[in-house]
Amino acid sequence: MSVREVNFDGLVGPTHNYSGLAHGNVASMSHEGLVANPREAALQGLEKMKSLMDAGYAQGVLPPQQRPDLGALRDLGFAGSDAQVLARAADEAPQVLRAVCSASSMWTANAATVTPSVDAPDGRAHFTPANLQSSFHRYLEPATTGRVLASIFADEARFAHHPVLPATPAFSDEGAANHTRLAGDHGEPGVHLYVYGRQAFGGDGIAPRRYPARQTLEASQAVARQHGLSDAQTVFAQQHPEAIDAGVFHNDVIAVGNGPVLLYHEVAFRDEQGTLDALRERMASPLIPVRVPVEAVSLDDAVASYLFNSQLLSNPDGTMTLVVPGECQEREAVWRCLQDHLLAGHNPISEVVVKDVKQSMRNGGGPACLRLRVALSEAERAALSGRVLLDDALHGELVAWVERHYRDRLAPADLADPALASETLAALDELTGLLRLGSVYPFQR
Ligand code: SUG
Repeated sequence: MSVREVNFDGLVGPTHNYSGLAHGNVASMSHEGLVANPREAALQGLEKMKSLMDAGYAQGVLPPQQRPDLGALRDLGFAGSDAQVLARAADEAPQVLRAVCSASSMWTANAATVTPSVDAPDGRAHFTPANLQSSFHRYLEPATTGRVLASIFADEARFAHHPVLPATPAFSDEGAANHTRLAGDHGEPGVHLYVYGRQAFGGDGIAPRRYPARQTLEASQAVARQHGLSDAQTVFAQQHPEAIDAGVFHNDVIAVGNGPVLLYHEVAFRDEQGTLDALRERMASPLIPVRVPVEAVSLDDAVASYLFNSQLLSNPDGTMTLVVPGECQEREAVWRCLQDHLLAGHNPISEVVVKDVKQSMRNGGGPACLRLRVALSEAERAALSGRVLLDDALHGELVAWVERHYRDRLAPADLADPALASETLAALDELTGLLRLGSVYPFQR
């Protein structure tokens, strides 16, 4: 088993807060204004990483981004010293200030789309940072994301980096959250399922009415093309518009795949049967669909519990472990479905592990949002730059770093505090040293 999936979790940044920035994301909209605890958020994330590492899964870490993004404020015409820029933004455009302070880069499932080397014609692993153009606060991420990925996956003989797609609605791209690779085993050639919410050019116009569709077919096709994937390796499926209108803003809120298993809700895809057939036609190993019907879990329960935003992980004995957020325990129907339908069913899922990532969940980010999956061979893992694969020493240093630098209370009104900006820069400067990443942040350049 030389190819292993490495989960690169996003470290929660020091400005984690609840600003209600994400339209169509029910948790973000309903928790606006709450006082956040950035320290607890980062420690919850680190605890998840550590426990999966302890259980034998390969675990990586990606750094948070520089926030507040003072460069973005200056681009928008706020001038003067850093403190003046912040004060003016707070006074004249509080919503803009909130956006440039978001710690949303923690959800690394939206950082990029990744194709492992085994599937690419040139034998390299391919990366495209997502443009995240659907919202201003996330549109700020791709530039730094690209630098971080290029600094970690630096070996050009093994890793290829593509430009971010044009940041315009027709190519709206949210990365791996709408992409699932299915294969008998991580090391076998895979089939790539791209799920989109709407078609920009042509199509029959069927799309959600209440909330935005964040991924277009054209964006998914462009990523597949960049990575050199053929028709025989790809399936493009439209997400069910009803699901998006119920708050399923990414496919990973309603489906999760791993190896040959596709765990999904009945209302995940507009054409459920067509999607399964297309996958089966292309896969070398038999697809194992695990379908959750509406009668077992309603769309509202799926969105509130984030049952499908779980990590489905392969074990050496062929079984799989499902890492679910604590909220699944709080919904009776969901907990029952886990026990009676998933664990007791004919499928490889043999264990459910519950993780508390409540700070992130209140902004609509569950266990699966917090990680970017990269299947890597042993040689590719050895070729990584930086110190980003978690071990006990790195975990301990990161916990101490969080405890040294993070506040335990942050309300939207605190975002204008110039001390928060300087605390954050000091923390990030230290972090790049700790992770040996070089100068990835604007303030270091
Ligand atoms: O893009 N929330 C993120 C959550 C992303 C979850 N990721 C995946 N499903 N893969 C979003 O909606 C809220 C930030 C705020 O409201 O302050 C936010 O951006």
